[in-house]
Amino acid sequence: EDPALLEAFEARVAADEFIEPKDWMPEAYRKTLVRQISQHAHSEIVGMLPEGNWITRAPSLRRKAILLAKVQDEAGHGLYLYCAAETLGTSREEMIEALHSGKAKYSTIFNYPTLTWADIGAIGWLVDGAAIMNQVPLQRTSYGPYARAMVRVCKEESFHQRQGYEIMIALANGTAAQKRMAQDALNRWWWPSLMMFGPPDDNSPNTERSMRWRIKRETNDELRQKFVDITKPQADFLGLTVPDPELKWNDEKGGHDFGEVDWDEFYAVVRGEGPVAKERITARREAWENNTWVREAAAAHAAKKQAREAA
Ligand code: FAQ
Repeated sequence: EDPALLEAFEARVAADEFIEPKDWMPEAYRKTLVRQISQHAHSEIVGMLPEGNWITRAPSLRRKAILLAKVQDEAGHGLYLYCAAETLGTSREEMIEALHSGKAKYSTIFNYPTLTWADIGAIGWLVDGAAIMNQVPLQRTSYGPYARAMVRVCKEESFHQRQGYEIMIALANGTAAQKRMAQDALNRWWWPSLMMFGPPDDNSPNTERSMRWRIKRETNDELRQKFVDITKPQADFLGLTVPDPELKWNDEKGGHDFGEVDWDEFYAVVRGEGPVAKERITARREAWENNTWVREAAAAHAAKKQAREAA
């Protein structure tokens, strides 16, 4: 790679300019973005499955309509993100193939099962909460199409977070059994939510370079700390207990101390050994195969329309 081009690129990034699809960029920058954006897209799409599981069982028509809209939003996020990745020269087919073959990752969080209705509350509150914490800084990521996709995604995610928290409020103020259900969901989703931010900084191979290229604007540990600090008072308001005996306010650092994430569990889930990992990928493969006819019909229609317009 031409050192002069690289230097000019680094200077643009350091000056907070956006890099656009036709601009020169180092191959490693392109690769990192394709990896991160496509994995982000896969997470949105696989992320529809745990909540989709509850659409037919939502406790009221109102809850059902809200959940349906939320899950559809996730599909939209996946599509914007696939489009953003396509501007870097990868194709939708390549990305989907990488997901289905297990080559591309998606967030560990979506490999856990949704056992009760309270899990839908906990996902909105904690999982969308963690997603926003990570995505708000990405609105200023250095690659233009990714940054712009994040603006709308963040607006929708904040609605998702509120709808989840509102479910938790209803359960926490409901019957004793409902409150127990809410506590149980918090117990099961708390630690996996902290894992969403990725490995600790000193064990994160991509962070240093991604920070320098302003792909990432905050490190994994910085975002995890912010998430804990914001979420603990929300748990207090619900009258629920965060399942971490080491969690306590530290006046000196102006933040909470908290216990160690089980990193062995994290890496096992990253390797594809999550509790429902097989079910998730099977569901995606089946959806892709069963809907082949839709893609073929759409392509045939587009070809006909093009031929008619050309005539
Ligand atoms: N799960 O060096 P780092 C949502 C991998 S939100 C699986 O720190 P990096 C919304 C990582 O890929 C969830 N793998 O990597 C929603 C890398 O492996 P690789 C999606 C993980 O990229 C809510 C290796 O470990 N959000 O979907 C995880 O600098 C509710 C080393 O890690 C995003 O994707 C993990 N948790 O930092 C939808 C946000 N953590 O690829 C439905 C954008 C790490 O080299 C319902 N992504 N790995 O083979 C990011 O900000 C970053 O990619 C990080 C990881 C922070 C996730």
